[in-house]
Amino acid sequence: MQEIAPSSSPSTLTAAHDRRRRYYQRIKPLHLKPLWEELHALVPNEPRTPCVPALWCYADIRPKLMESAELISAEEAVRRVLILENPALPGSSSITQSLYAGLQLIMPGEIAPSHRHVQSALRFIVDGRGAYTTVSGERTTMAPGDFIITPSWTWHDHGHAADEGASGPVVWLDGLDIPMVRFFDAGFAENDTARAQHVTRPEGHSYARFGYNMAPVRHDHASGTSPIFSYPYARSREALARLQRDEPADPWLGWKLRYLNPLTGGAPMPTMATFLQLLPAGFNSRIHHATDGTVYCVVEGRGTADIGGQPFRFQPQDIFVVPSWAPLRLLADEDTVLFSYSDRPVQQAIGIHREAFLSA
Ligand code: GTQ
Repeated sequence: MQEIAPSSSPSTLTAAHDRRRRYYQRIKPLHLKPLWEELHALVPNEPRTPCVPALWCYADIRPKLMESAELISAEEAVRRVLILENPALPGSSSITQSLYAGLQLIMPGEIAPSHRHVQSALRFIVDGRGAYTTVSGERTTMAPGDFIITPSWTWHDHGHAADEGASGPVVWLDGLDIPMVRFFDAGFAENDTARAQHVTRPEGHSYARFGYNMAPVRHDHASGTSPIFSYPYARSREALARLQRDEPADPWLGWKLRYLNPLTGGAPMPTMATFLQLLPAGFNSRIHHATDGTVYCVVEGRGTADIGGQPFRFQPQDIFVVPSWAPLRLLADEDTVLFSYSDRPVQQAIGIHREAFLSA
């Protein structure tokens, strides 16, 4: 292309631009386009996500979720879930560009039939207790705050035995890497022949083998996913309570721990990192931001998440999303516990994860 000197007259400029436009039109049928018109958008100076911050108030959602149980059974739905879709990503079924979130409901006596898929899933129990999920032949009973994983390509079914005293509905947050798998066009899934899996190992078996900072000497666990299916809230909460007693809070994060794959020290699943953090009453964090857009679920406490200057009041069971690189400040009115997940392990694996802790 002929260069246009900055000193060129307006008419020369217009003529040059017209020539360029005509050229773009001529190459379009060949499915070609000029990079120089797109470069700034394709290679931005810093992340420019279309995703917006948002909060889902559980008190508002719960009645709608309960209503869904009158419309369809868990069995017919396969998974009776209300998807939390980012308001700025309509039609995507995504809460960030890479992550999916939904609230799944199971009623006493129901079964969500066994299937498997390459998408990895996490469950974070929000409401009720006594439902279970079975993963690869091992059952885990759910209680609020428990973090449970379903590794890629493992059979899983969910159920709720009506007779065990705990007879109410059970709701959990589903976090999946659905948008990532869709991005790679690498999705496979299949239904099991049985509605529910045959249980082959006693409850707590994986935890006994891998959950005590010890691992079996002879084992064949080759996958990149944690061999522990369930990380009970009682244990994670106790760890935070001990830290609160013994060391000062981090000015940005409070006391924040990440869940581990005990065999690698990495995240429990290859695609999603998960965290639990405690903010003391009166905490007013400094601002930080990170390239991993993050989904938060409030477990205990009340406060405000200031996301890019927009305040979101939160209370227990609420869910909010912090887009990539959005400055985040957390304010806690009471002792507050937040669970969160993001695509951090993927960004770290390809060497692009960044975060910054601002002095403000
Ligand atoms: O529980 O297997 O929210 O396959 C979305 C897709 C849950 C599940 C979701 C799923 C599941």
